Amino acid sequence: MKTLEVLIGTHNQGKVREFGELLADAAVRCLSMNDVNLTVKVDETADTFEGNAVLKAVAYAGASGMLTLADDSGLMVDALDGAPGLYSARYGDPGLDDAGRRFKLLNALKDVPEEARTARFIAVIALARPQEGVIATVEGTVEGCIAFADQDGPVGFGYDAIFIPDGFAPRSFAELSKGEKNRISHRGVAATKLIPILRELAEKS
Ligand code: ITT
Repeated sequence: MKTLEVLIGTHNQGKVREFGELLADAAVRCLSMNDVNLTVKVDETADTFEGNAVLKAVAYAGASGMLTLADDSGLMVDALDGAPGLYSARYGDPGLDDAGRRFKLLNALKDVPEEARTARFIAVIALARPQEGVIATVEGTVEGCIAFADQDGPVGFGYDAIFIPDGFAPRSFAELSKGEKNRISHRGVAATKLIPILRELAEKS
């Protein structure tokens, strides 16, 4: 059995770090886009998380020649009819950074009371091979609500500082330890479903 190498097909450094942690015991060696000098970007033109995850995984597997996983994820806020959702990375003006997007979201919810601030993170991970295309997709969700202000922490990214997962109030995702977030997060739930698939591939390699 050889060590299975998997390309983590993302330009988001927060995701790269989390996949390294989540797949640490999965009998695979994770490589980043930097590790393989891949700069290709994919237009996320599908209208579902799964569609975009598949677009990214297939494109990066083709460009790298490697087994590749890609994650498409986002934050769905009930009071905003599911926005920013698929467009979480592109919410607001193109010039905004993560903090700017969080500020815009907090502002959009400024008159929304606590009980109506429910939200969830969703992640779909697609696994693809260069020749076969997509070989698996898995999904994870975590329920919670949106805070009234940024509650940042040492390792958060994206919307972590304003998302309070159910059962952890008053702490935001950014205020949890890495282990706590990984155990319950949308990405963690999806990765738990992916690990047996990776193990099986590793055993066959
Ligand atoms: P790649 O497409 O290269 O993977 P991206 O950041 O553009 O990077 P997405 O299109 O999947 O990825 O956008 C998802 C956005 O949702 C991401 O940029 C974050 O703002 C947010 N997001 C997803 N998972 C998150 C998490 O665990 N914590 C905080 N924000 C998250």
